[in-house]
Amino acid sequence: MLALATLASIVGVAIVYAIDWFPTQASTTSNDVDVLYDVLLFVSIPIFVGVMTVVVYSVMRFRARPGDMGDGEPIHGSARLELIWVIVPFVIVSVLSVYAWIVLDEQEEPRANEMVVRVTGQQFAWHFAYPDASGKTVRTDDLVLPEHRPVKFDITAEDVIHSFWVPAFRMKMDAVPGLTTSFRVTPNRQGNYSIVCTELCGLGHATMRQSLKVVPESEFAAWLEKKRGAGAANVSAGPSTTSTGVRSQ
Ligand SMILES: [Cu+2]
Repeated sequence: MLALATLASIVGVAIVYAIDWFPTQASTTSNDVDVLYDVLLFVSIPIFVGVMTVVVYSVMRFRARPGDMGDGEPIHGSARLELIWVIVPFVIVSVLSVYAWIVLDEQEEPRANEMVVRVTGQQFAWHFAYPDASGKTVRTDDLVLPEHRPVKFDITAEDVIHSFWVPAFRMKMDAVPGLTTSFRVTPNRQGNYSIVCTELCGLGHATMRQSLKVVPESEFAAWLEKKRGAGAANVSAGPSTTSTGVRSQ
């Protein structure tokens, strides 16, 4: 049984590592999250395979034969075995949670020169706002980010709970009416990436997808300038609550 479980674990781990689980990595956090995921797979596959091997073996080997109406053996348990199956999972889960906490803590660390982008979820679209130091805010439905510049998303919702997810950044966060949640990323790869609402938010939930663009810093500055000049409709002075739902804090 041990040999079978070992063999099956090796096959299981080989299969999950052969599968390409992850989308493109486009932020400095992406690789840390992927490595964490790989470690979780490496630890959990042998446990799953090991438990299944014992279960299947026991069902076959110790099943009641036809005509066997007798009671099972009177077993009083095994303190040693019970200690093992309490302590080993406790140690595994504790180590993994400390590791995950370290990854999360690093990701949540405020960065110097951080740019704030406000994100508002609404049935069924995302809206974005770029506040600047002068108190002016550029509002847009396109998300454009400069490469290598740390971004903090301040996230809220107009109507119901949504969830702002950028798979390429490996980050997602609930967008809750009346609350401001946030996450940080530093985009490190130019390109177009999808934005997905990942909280069932109504009939149009599946259509609540947009794309974002990571561009060089100079291109971003030009884009923002163009948006700023595109008319008063896109720019609001000072903190206010607008009809498109961009709330200030
Ligand atoms: Cu939604």
